[in-house]
Amino acid sequence: MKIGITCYPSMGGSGIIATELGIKLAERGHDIHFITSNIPFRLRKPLPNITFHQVEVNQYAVFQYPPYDITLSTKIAEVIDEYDLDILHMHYAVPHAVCGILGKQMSRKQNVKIITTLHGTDITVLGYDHSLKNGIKFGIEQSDIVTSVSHALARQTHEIIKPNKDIYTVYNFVRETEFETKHDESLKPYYNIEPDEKVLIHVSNFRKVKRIDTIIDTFAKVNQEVSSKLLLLGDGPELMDMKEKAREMGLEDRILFLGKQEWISEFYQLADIVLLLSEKESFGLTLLEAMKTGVVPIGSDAGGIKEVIKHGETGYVVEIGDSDTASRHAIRLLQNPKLYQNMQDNMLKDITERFSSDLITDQYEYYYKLMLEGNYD
Ligand code: GMT
Repeated sequence: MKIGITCYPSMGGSGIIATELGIKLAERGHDIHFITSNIPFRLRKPLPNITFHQVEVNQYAVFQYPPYDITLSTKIAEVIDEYDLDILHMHYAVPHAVCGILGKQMSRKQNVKIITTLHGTDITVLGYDHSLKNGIKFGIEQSDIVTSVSHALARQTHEIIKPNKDIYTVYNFVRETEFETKHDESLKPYYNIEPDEKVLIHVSNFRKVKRIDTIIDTFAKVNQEVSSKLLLLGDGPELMDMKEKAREMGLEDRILFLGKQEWISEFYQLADIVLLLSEKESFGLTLLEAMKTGVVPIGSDAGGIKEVIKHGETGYVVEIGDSDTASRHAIRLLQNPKLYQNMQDNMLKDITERFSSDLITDQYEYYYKLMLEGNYD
């Protein structure tokens, strides 16, 4: 199949999934065309069957805002026509779903099929914005097939947007070769981590929804019982406040703010526990990446997190904001190697069964075929 993929190319789960899926599909022999504003950051080297088409938005004095949406739609139409695309896979509803529809209308080929994948904040945050809500609804209803990355997100989409459309869940995945299952402490000295200190990790874009304050509170309680360090990877609006909070709590030597990192797998290899205690989280790809590395997760009961973590079996799920319970689980895990080992074994088995890259790629391919056969509502 000839498939066009549009996503945000910068760091962020939706761009990662779009890119990893493109790579998997290319490995299976499909022709993949990324139509994005920049090379997706996980597309680190040229690969067979993958072509990158850059969307370059021009700035003119008359524009108050550069028209990314129209430029993207125009580029999509060009690529559909030039490469005779069968399918457009749009990741993140705003504006990509609508741009796919517009691009198709601009093209000469009217039978290209559009699948849109909803990723999370495109619904749970932007869906509440009245300047976007009807556009999101239009994008969903006009796509041939719509998927979401968890059942929770599919439910929330029906509640918030109320589209007249079925939404199918296709979970996220990690490409196994990117995240080796391995614990490796050799980086500890580089970060002033003592050999006997435990390591907790959190990776995000430091937005309010990530509740990094709860992560720090949890860590503070863990550190009172188990000598440990917290690695915080990422950057975003909350960063400065969280640095101040760490200083105020006297934890500046224990919490390492490591900024945005492209190669995160080596940090996961250092870690014992991954924390994701967000108030909104459709899936939590960072959890899955850490779990594939072998790190046991503690997440919050937000969105799709409890579809990723089976509470008490493959990790723990706590109420949003409950740093007491989160820290109690973490302390038990860190003080009880047998419990940790059991949970890690369950977790590795479970993610192989439910989130393998082959399984999820098969599911997307199934929906592509349905669309091409005209077998959908
Ligand atoms: O977490 C973010 O704010 C980034 C966002 C994105 O669009 O990249 O992530 C969303 O999509 C990821 C991939 O499907 C999910 O794993 C994240 O849970 C989801 N984020 C939220 O729902 C907050």
